Amino acid sequence: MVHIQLPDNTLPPKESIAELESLIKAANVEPLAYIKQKRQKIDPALYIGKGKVEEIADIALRLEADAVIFDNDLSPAQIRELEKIIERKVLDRSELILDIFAARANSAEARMQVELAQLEYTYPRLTRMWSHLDTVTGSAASGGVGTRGTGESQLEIDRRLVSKRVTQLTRQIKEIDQRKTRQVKSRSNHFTVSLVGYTNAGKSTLMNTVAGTATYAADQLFATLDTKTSRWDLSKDNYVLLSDTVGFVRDLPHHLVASFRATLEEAIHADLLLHVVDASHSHMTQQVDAVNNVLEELGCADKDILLVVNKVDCEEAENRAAGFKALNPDAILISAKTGFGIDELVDIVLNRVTGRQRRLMIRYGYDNGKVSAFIRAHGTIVNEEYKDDYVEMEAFLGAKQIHGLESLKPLSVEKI
Ligand SMILES: Nc1nc2c(ncn2[C@@H]2O[C@H](COP(=O)(O)OP(=O)(O)OP(=O)(O)O)[C@@H](O)[C@H]2O)c(=O)[nH]1
Ligand SMILES: [Mg+2]
Repeated sequence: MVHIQLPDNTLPPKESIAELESLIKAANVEPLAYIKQKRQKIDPALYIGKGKVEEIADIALRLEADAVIFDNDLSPAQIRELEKIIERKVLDRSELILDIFAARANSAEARMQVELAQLEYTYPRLTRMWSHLDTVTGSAASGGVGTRGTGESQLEIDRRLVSKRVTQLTRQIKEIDQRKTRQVKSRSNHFTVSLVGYTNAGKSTLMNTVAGTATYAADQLFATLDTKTSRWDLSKDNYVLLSDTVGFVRDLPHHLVASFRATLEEAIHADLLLHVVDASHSHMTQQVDAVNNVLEELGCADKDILLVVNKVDCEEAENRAAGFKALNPDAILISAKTGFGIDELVDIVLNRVTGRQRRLMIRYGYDNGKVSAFIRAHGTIVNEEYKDDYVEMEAFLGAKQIHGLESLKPLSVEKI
């Protein structure tokens, strides 16, 4: 593992390496050695100095390492040049993340998205020469890091075939996107909430706690790769649809974000985002910033976002959570594990759902049972009159739900 510290690094080297180590663990790779170096600027050809590269080559040879993983993003040309000297597979952080996604992707949809991201990411590198690693193939069993999914097997494939596959995948993913958009739209008469946050913050655990689901949650980066939606009952009369999403990570490869747009569509269209923050992490504020950056990239920055500070049951989280709350008074402190603060969270979300209550006069036909069901589920009925051709109902409904009501096409909705 190679970490190069540059003046514009956002994280101190210790944290950066700790994160790289978690990523490596998530990729099922055994770390053998760390090599660190401080540099003022990168070397355009090799990223680092030639002497350092030779030192890395020596260490890799001595320890019989299969690969050298850089904590930085390298250009295809740099990787090519580094591999010539190191004579080992060289990967950068983005490729490592893609590899984790490839190993974890279970649904056909997630697999396609990862394959496309890998093809796009590896495409410029397809000219790499692998004479010294001839035996490496694309099979998951023999490959190891960086060779899962489409990985190395693509190296033997004609570039023309690759671009054909890219076109094919792009088309299939577009179809999935459209279906997903339709699905998300079909929920538009519900209030939707999405859990977003840094990977390992506790999103899936929170989902399991409040919605009673059994989503996979683990102390592992990128435990969740697909969005899942379930019903979260806030009170006797109110519920929301809650979606768990893929965790974010700093410097997430761009095209990966693009490929995962379909799953992140949930977040983009949600009425409310719960940004789950891990208070037990020593660099929680950097994680918050990284998530905010991704949200901005997704065009979500202007949405209604609630900061939910999780894991306050941890001893080391206490002071950090309190300090964060002082700077962000609207943040809610919770523990998804013990249930601390969940009642407060429910109250606040409920408040968002019902919004400012509006008094409405609604008229709907006798054949439109959905309207009365909607008002019964989300509002309070004051008066109901059965006319010859329609029902006239006076009711209180949250301002944000009027849109949902209107989508059911009652004869008229009037604010009174
Ligand atoms: N102590 C403590 N641990 C928690 C809490 N919430 C979650 N965890 C732990 O944090 C780890 C990550 O939890 P997940 O729910 O998988 O996190 P996630 O945000 O879904 O992570 P990804 O899906 O990987 O992005 C697990 O080991 C959880 O048991 C909490 O309130 N307190
Ligand atoms: Mg998860």
